[in-house]
Amino acid sequence: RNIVVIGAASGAGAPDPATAEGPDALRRYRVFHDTPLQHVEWDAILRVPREAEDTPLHAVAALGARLAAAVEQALRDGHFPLVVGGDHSCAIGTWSGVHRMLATRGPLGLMWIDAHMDSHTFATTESGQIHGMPLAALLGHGDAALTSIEGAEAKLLPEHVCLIGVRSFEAGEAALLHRLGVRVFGMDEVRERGLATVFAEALAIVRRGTAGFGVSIDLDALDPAEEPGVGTPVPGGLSRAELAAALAGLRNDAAFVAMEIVEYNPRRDRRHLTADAAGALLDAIAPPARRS
Ligand code: DIR
Ligand code: MN
Ligand code: MN
Ligand code: MN
Repeated sequence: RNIVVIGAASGAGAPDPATAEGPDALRRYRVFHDTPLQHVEWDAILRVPREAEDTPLHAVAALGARLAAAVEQALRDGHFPLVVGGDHSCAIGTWSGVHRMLATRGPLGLMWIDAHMDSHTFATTESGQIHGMPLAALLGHGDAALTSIEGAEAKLLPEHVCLIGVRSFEAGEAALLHRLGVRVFGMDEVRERGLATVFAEALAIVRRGTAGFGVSIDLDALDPAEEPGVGTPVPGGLSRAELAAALAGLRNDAAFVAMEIVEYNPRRDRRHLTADAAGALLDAIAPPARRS
């Protein structure tokens, strides 16, 4: 399989729009490498169409529709899409596109690796930011502009979803996930039981009864002391090495259909440190010829 990198320059969903510069910076730094078995190639960097720039909701919905179409096309062409954000609102487009492609075969599983729950609606959000809402939207909850990209049906069923690394959330989103029965592996549980154990359970959840699964990685799941270049840093996260080691278990897994790496903020990064982390996470699932 070829890995096709699709940039999503989303920024209107977050308080600091600098994450919209993430895909351009990662392409410039050349952090994604070819491997002996897999060719890595940049596709387009998708941007908000001019006519949708008036409100964040329009911007997120319009970019999401473009992204869903691009992801679906990459899958139809037989590639493995790596979507690179941008703020996490782009996930609505990414996984709506993957859902569309898999729909005739069965449900989609999704592992959401993040310091946050991203499961608000406009009714529960405290910040008003749409990057705090994409998982709820994919589960079918929230504004119709977000839930109806590529069709009005829910793109994910709660039993096929889990979160890993959570350590910052608000009551309203926690209540939604609890009510739906979505499994949340918080950072405390990861520290208590170890990432390897938790990751194995998470993998079982996203595999059971699904036609394929994906992984959405918010770089703020990593510890900001090690990786400062993210939109909204929260202390006490995963190390790059432990996450890479867990992801390596997904190598050559035919059911693993797409990955997403989001919330890279080049303005907060130091010496491309967090950019290199993004590269290392791809290297983990597609080992490079020589380690850099
Ligand atoms: C917060 C922060 N829960 C919100 N969310 C972030 O704005 O709703 N998600 N930063 O990645
Ligand atoms: Mn986050
Ligand atoms: Mn997020
Ligand atoms: Mn590298």
